[in-house]
Amino acid sequence: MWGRANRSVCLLGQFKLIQTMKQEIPDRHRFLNHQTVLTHLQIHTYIHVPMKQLVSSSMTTMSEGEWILLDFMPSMFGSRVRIALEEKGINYEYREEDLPQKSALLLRTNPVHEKIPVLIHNGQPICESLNILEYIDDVHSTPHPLLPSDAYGKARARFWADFIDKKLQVSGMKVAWYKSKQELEEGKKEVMDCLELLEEELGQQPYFGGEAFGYLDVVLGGFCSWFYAYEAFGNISIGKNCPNVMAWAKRCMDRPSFSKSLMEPEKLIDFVVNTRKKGGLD
Ligand code: GS8
Repeated sequence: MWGRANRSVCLLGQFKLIQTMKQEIPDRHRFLNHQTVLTHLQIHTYIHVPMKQLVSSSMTTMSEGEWILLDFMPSMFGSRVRIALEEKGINYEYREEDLPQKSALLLRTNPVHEKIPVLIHNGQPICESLNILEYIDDVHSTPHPLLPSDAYGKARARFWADFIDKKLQVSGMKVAWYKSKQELEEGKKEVMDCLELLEEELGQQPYFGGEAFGYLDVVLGGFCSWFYAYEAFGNISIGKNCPNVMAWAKRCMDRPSFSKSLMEPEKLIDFVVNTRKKGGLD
């Protein structure tokens, strides 16, 4: 009973695959018709190989279509998504959000956190910047993947990305938006501690992944303009203790993907000065 049922399912599957092959790859089905029962070897030759072609061609088309980014220019989270889109050569529509008065689209597409960035690909929203980067890398592997291909390299890159968001970003907030001298001092020390660890991780390599620009460069890349704001508000020199990180930032900022995506450091500093004044912090 089960054997017969399984065989019918199997044959039905073959039938469907052959029909697909006929539509998609006309030159490969010349010797086949849907009544033919295929051996495993034939299935491999006629179906698996063309199916691979079908899958890879549909993967290419998946990355195309409409890309909309709900964002806020000074955001390091939004900046990293912009850098990734530029690095991948994806054309997208940029929509600046007014954060005190979020758009209905933002509230609808990120109802859980109500935060930018949200990337909407062919109508499907993707939230959380690190998650968005992985999505972009998954659907658009060209010109090269951002994440390392090996499991350990991936785990290591994700570990540092998490560190950047949980430690560096939180410490940096204290430096830019401090409410007391004590908070500023605490923030300055924490920012330098974080960057010193990243200095060690980077070492003498041009990029975090080695010779090639990759995932962690995009993740930390969103902070490059903020480094100058940390220096200005904290009255610190990042380059003094972290020369490799600062040289890395300059190297990255020379890339077109960065110059097109990041707010210029002076404008970012003005933004912080003005927002602090408006918020009654100064
Ligand atoms: C953080 C996004 C975020 O904080 C990510 O995408 O990685 N973990 C998220 N977005 C901020 C702007 S940048 O500081 C935001 O949208 N804030 C709006 C709000 O809190 O109301």
